[in-house]
Amino acid sequence: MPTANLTETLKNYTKDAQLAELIEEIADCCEQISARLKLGALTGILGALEDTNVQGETQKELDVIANDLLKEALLAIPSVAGIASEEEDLPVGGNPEGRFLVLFDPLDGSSNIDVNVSVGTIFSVLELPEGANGGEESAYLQSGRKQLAAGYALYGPSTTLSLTTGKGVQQFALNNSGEFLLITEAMNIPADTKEFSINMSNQRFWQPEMQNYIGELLAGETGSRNKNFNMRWIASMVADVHRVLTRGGIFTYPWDNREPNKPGKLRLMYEGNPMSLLVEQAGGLATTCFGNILDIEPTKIHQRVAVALGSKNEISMLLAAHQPASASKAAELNR
Ligand code: AHM
Ligand code: MG
Repeated sequence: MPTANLTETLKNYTKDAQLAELIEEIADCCEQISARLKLGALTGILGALEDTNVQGETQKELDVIANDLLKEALLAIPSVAGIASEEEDLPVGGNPEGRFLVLFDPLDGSSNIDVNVSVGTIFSVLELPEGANGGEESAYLQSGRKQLAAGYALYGPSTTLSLTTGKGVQQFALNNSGEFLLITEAMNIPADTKEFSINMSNQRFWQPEMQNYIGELLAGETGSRNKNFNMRWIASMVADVHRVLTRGGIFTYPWDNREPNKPGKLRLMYEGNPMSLLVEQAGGLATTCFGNILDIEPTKIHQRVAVALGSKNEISMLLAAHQPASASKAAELNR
């Protein structure tokens, strides 16, 4: 069992000392969030707030705590030119001389907090473009390909950190002394799978191509796929994607017609892009069902996206099933 810690490991995966320092700060924040979550109701911070966030969702108190913790810590780092969070209306400028923009979903899956089910923190790091201002939205509107680093902390039975700086995906586990230790050098998504992850209760709202594709998985041995599939849905993207990164599978939150003008439920900048980079770096594929998520040129910081990611061969099957769908509709929805 390797015992290298995060600091030692990062030396092998990036020559950029400032980036390594930044990632360590983010990991520190995740450790503090993990400590709060571990105490659960004992801290008295699990109740819902009156407040709603910019996207009209009720915020749990811990969403706010996690957001403030990350925001304060990151804006104090000289290399950080600004931050953008799922829980903030607008990006917040940091040091004008800084190099990095940090984007995060402070507590993903927060509908799971009060039932003691896994949640997580997702983050993405971009470079501040030449002449741009870290307090302005336009600085952040870069495709996912430009991410310098991406990762997530999963607050499950153990707290883990999965991270990429563009050289594969490394996984760390938090020990009792608050240190992240390397447990996997290279996460690797098997190309084939028999497991899928989708909120089946939305079935009637999906487009026909997705209905047909999932229909074939449900038909199992009696359908065209000739094998039985298993289904898992935790409703914490971090936990569902972690399972995919660990043992394969596909995860999808597709477009549906409940709100037809929204490209999807999940957010491109805080969820779609970082998870897609991690999945690609672990040998999988990530798509909107029509095109690669990492190639989308964002137009809004809080924009949403349809997501399907995971085992390469299964995502290829899903893409083939979507071929008949109109390309113009996909373009119209920026998917
Ligand atoms: P959140 O960022 O507000 O927690 O919302 C995103 C979450 C994902 O973690 C998860 O995949 C999805 O929403 C669950 O949606 P649903 O409640 O429709 O199952
Ligand atoms: Mg989220």
